[in-house]
Amino acid sequence: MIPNWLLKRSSLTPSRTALSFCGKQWTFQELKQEADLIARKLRMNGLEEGDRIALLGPSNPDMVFVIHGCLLAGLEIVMLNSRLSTKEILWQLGDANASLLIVEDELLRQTKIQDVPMITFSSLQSSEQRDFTISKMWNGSRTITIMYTSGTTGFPKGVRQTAGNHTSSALSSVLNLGLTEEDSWLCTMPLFHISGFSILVRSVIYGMEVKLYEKFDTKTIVDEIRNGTATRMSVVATSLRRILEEFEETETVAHPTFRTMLAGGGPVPDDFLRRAESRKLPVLQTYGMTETSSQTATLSSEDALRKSGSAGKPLFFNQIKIRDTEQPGELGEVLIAGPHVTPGYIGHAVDRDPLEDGWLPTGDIGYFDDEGYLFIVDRRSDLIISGGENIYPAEVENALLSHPLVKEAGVCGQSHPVWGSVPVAFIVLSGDVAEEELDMHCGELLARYKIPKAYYFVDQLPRNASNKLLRRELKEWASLK
Ligand code: S0N
Ligand code: AMP
Ligand code: MG
Ligand code: MG
Ligand code: MG
Repeated sequence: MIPNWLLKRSSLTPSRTALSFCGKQWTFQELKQEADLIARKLRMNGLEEGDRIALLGPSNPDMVFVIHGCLLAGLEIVMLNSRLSTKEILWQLGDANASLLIVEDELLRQTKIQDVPMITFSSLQSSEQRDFTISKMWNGSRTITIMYTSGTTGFPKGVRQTAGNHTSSALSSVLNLGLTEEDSWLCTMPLFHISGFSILVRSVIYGMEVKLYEKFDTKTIVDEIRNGTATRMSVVATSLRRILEEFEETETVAHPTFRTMLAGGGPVPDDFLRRAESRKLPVLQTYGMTETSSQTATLSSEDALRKSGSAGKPLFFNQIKIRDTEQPGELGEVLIAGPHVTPGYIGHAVDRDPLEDGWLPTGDIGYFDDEGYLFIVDRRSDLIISGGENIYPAEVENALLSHPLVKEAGVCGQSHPVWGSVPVAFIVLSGDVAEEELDMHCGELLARYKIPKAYYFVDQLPRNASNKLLRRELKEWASLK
């Protein structure tokens, strides 16, 4: 059993700061009061323990109150990515079979979602309340969150993350990073990704402040780092690049009390690590994923410089091995085991076991050096990671192929100075179509970051004798463009 995070935390350190946002602060006691109110309103709206709801909201305090309110009410939360197209969101709502969508008013206006059972943040706020007894203890196998992650087939899978998964992940993290009373974690990562959500979990388990930002405003964020008003932060390479550029342009360095910048969610260029060092910015590379409720391996601060480029060692409770080899330096697929690994999926993938012989196959290629440090070098599958958002070629190809004049489509990643990698499309047409029309067509179906950044019109796609698309060759074509 696991203690109800917020009940326990608010009884241990009620007057410590839990959350700050735009100059306003909430203690753990205040956070509990806000969440408690939401939980009772959710009950009034017919939601009972074990029910599944979907949540679509921005990174602001109301969203945090709703998240904790749902947890106090015993609900499973499907965290929806607000960058997705309305069609993609509706697909996930259907797949998850959620009993209610809780949606922030502005996002409802933008997405124009209709015909699903829903309640807006404002109508939830003005609801009546119903009293009930909040469970003090949670079963470790209780599903806390469900996050959709794209799949090779083009259909995303809803990944379950249990109370046990989240708790062990937070504990592993702190055993590596340590904790002081001054710690405060800057959260600019979306709360709908595990990169952001895991910061909220660490906060309630450790009794640590979260400094929440709705938008990634580079200058304000760098001010927090150089003034020493925050001590930890999580970033992807794209946000790290912005931070480095701001430090370099202003010729400033990080404050000595700033302790850790966790960098992951995709490859982190070596050059960024060197530039960070000269700005006194302690960047630790981490390797994590949705299926592992965030970090599996992270470099420790004492190894940061000596092992630059490595994602570190598996954290305290976690295990990693390379498929079919124990030989240092030998490349293979990364396999993961530990209490942080998802018990499985929901919806169309509910019967699919995420494990093979007790290990989670990741699709990533890596090796251990002779001192046991993990290096991630590549992906086995064709995942494109653009600014920390994942795109599988199949979902973009399916969208393109649904256009009546697109006969064949092959999508692959092309390296990009801002986003790391972006999707580009090779297309065989059966009639005249302008690029703008393809953009519009994709925009109806896909999140904007998935729309191809370039279309290359060709007579045929590279295929083998059995007509299978040769993705490696496609990538070579893209690298020559
Ligand atoms: C990089 C971010 C911040 C960029 O967003 P920004 O600047 O706020 O953009 P907008 O103003 O919203 O939009 C402006 C234009 O840019 C386009 N755009 C936005 N994002 C992208 C993108 N990623 N790719 C391509 N284009 C993008 C918009 O579409 C808009 O253009 P137009 O007008 O044409 O539409 C933002 O993308 C961001 O926050 N990225 C990070 C996402 C993330 O968190 N990924 C990680 C997911 N993985 C995990 O959670 C597991 C790993 C993990 O947990 C972890 C990762 C890192 C560190 C620690 C951990 C951990 O284990 O704890
Ligand atoms: P997601 O499920 O969206 O969190 O994506 C997880 C994927 O991001 C992993 O399977 C890797 O392909 C990639 N990834 C995460 N961390 C790293 C890292 N440190 N280096 C390279 N790739 C990473
Ligand atoms: Mg994903
Ligand atoms: Mg990612
Ligand atoms: Mg077609």
